[in-house]
Amino acid sequence: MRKENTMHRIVIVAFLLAATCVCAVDLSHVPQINETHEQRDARMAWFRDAKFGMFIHWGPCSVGQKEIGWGREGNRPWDINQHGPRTDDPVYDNYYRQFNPTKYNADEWVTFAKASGMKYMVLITKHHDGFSQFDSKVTEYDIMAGPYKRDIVGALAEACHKHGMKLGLYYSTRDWYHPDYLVGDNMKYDRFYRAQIRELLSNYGRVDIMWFDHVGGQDWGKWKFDALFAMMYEQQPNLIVNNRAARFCGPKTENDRGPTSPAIKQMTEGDYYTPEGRIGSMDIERDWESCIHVGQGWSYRGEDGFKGPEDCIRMLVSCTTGGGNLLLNFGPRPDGTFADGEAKVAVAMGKWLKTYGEAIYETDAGPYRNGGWGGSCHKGNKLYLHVYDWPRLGFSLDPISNRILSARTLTGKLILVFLVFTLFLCLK
Ligand code: FHN
Repeated sequence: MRKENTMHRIVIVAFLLAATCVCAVDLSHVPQINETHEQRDARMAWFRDAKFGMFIHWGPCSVGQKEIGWGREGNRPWDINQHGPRTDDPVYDNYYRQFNPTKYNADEWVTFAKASGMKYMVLITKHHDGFSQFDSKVTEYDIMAGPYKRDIVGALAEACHKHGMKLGLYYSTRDWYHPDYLVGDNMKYDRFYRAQIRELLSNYGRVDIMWFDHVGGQDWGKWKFDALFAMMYEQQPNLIVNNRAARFCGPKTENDRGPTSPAIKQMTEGDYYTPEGRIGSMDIERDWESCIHVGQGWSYRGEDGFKGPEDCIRMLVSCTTGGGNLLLNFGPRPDGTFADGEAKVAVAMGKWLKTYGEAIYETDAGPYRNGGWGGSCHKGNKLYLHVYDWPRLGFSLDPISNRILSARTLTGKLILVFLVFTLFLCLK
């Protein structure tokens, strides 16, 4: 008699254990999470050498020149403002019926970005407005539902692979359109978004960067980040992930749960941090990337209000001499072309990098702290000084221990007053 009960009890315990095991993903066999410094340096090497990428915020919102996501009038469940139960915005939510970018040519985009000196491109696949710019099997609210009916992400992935451009995919976990987003235990939405990430990381060949953008609420218990990261690295072993996969940004509740372990917290910090709308402070210990828009907003907002090429070149120099990357944002028109104001910036940066790229790509920041004067970086036995406005009476820097063998402008001739005076010193 008792034996039977014991068996029964053992079965129950076993089942419970199994159930629990199903929940927690054993991360010990996920190499990327347990990599050595050398392995991490190898995985991050291209990113550290690249310095300059193109961010692309684009979607049906461009039809109405509305700010992507934030231009939607509906509630923003569990977000920084307008928190409330999901509501529609019948105008914004139906822009996709008019979104038909017939002039979108991914090959031209990649060629344009390459000529502008960018080494990687990060495209919006889904923003907070919930619209998927790719052919997703787990939602009807995607690019196949509108007049265009071609996979925008697929086209860019193909073009990036063809032209040797590194590919990054932006995905917003925040989804103010999805009916299950942060409803109840959120498990239905959690399964949905992880299914979309799996589509993005398994249907388009090599993906180099996953660019997440915060999570609503403050409850770790509503998300399976361990399952997410294990799946991502399984699909893309060399993937680089930014620091926003589990960056919470919404209202607190007394039932909010924290990360189940320090390892999970560490893992979701990703590979680099992302100062937004500003140049990151000098940091040569941790990888970082500033994302800044050229136009009035992140998405297309009309034909004016663009930053000038000089400002953008200085931003790139400030990021490089500060130890980080610049992800410069472009918001294409609804037809898939770039506004003149954005094209002007890109072309000017490409021209400048043709001459001065040596003092940007594959350099390490320092030894001097960058600032309003400019900044410094080095590569091998060369030290590059980027001086923004060459002071009439010259200027001095603290001595360095190396012996200076020679000094000249990068273009070999002295440019008295020019935007960026690049001096490079041959060091002993
Ligand atoms: O809300 C978004 C915003 O629309 C844009 O995508 C930026 C890009 O980094 N991220 C969020 C604001 O932090």
